[in-house]
Amino acid sequence: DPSLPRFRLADVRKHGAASAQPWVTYEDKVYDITEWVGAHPGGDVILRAAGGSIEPYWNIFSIHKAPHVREILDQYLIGYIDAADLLRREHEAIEDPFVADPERDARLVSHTARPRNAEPPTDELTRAFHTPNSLFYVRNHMWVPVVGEGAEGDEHAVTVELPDGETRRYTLGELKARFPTHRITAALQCSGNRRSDMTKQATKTNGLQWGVGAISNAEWEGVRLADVLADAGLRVADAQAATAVAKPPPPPPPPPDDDYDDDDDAPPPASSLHVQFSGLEAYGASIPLETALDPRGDVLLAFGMNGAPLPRDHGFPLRAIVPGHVAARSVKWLSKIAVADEESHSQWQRRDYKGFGPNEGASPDWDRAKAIQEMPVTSAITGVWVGRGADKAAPGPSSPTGSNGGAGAQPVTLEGYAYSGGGRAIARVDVSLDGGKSWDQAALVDDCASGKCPGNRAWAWTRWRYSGRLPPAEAVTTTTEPDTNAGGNKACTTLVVKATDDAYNAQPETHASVYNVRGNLATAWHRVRLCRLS
Ligand code: MTE
Ligand code: MO
Repeated sequence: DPSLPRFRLADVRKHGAASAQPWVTYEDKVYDITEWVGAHPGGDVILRAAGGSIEPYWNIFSIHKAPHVREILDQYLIGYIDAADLLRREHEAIEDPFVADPERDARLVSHTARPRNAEPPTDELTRAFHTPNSLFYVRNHMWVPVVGEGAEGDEHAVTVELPDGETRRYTLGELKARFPTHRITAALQCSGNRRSDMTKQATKTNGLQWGVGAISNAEWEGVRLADVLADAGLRVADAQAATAVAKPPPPPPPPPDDDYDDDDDAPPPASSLHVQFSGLEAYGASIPLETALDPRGDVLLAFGMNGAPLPRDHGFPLRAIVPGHVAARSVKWLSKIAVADEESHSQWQRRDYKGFGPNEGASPDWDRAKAIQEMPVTSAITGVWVGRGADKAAPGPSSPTGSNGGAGAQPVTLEGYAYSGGGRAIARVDVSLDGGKSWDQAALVDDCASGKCPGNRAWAWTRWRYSGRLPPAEAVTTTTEPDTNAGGNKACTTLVVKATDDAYNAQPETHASVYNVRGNLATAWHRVRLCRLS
């Protein structure tokens, strides 16, 4: 509409976050978002963009790059940027939301710097059972919120909202003082772990191209979410039943002649409720209330990690830890917990962290697919040593049999991790040194002996080691590709690992069979190609 007024950027700047009428710009247009702020699904985080361009934020919150969001914004159009400012605008300094991000350990392998996404180097990944805090993988969708330092964290408050709308506020100091502290050892794993394998072995996937390191293991300290919800006054009809492993079907409705009175005030059943977590930077996700109330589920509001306060990248001062579940539900910088009759409305609950069938291609049915919660079984090779002394290179228990290959074949030692969700323990790790033709079993490292892994179920990862002998050179594939280093041919073999959990769930053989455009749950057998000069 060319009749609308032109605004100078100086005018736009006056309508910042503190003004009663916040404005934003997009391309050459100016919008008054006053009314949108209250209705915005991400809360008032939109105010960060007030007084300037919304574009850098939409580059972060990719869900906005959709026609329907432009249509919403178009309702608030009030004018255009004055031509005198349009060219200059390119050079306007936009406040960088990432300026306050913490320093990163230089050993981390970075996928993106802003927001920060990084994984430990593969050869460090399973060196220790507890991943050191400085090496723990980092998955941030936005900037790292600033919540003071040290003891200031205890002043941070989290709001608990019940289904009837009632709220209760707890400072972290209060949580620590009033509720018993619990510790659990649990791995966190991103649903995108090993996505780059799926891309290479199947086809293109959208998302960060993680290697095998979007998983780490730590001891977490916090209070139980169930304790806090009970204290806040949560009443659910079947709180008891909700915690049963298998629930009986609901009783049949009362017969019509029964003078049964439908009690409007009856609390809702836990099985239809969800606990929605919100972070300070507007990230959000939810879990079923049954998960939160499961007395053996160990869902924590955590403030400690490996004996130290949470580092800023991992949620200082408070985060949810939902063990055995996709890490996307373990919301960091926790500011609000709402018990509601629906899942979180965030894109991370309703879109990103879902799985699809290999037939669904680039436009899957987002609404029909279930949000990922408990994780399936997976494993990976993180270290390979070949040649004389290989079995000594990796300290720890050696393989029970080591029967692969014959005399004169090269010794090899492999190590790695295996992990399954839902608290299911790893029962067995199978290793093949010849691409899956013959198999042997790895030794599982007994990191959890004598109570060293607090928690009700098997939430931690399992490290494994294997020593054997490579197949003799004449028995392995000799590739026809020239070896650029020495001019000869390379003799190659494929090392494979797959794990089985205690429910006998096993990993799929190929990524193609579980392909989905998001590259989520890339749990196929992990293969490492090993080549040597012949
Ligand atoms: N919580 C907030 N507030 N913001 C985030 O970006 N990322 C989620 C989850 N919780 C995220 C969050 C995802 S997808 C993962 S995999 C884990 O945090 C990563 O936790 P970590 O960085 O401590 O490894
Ligand atoms: Mo993730």
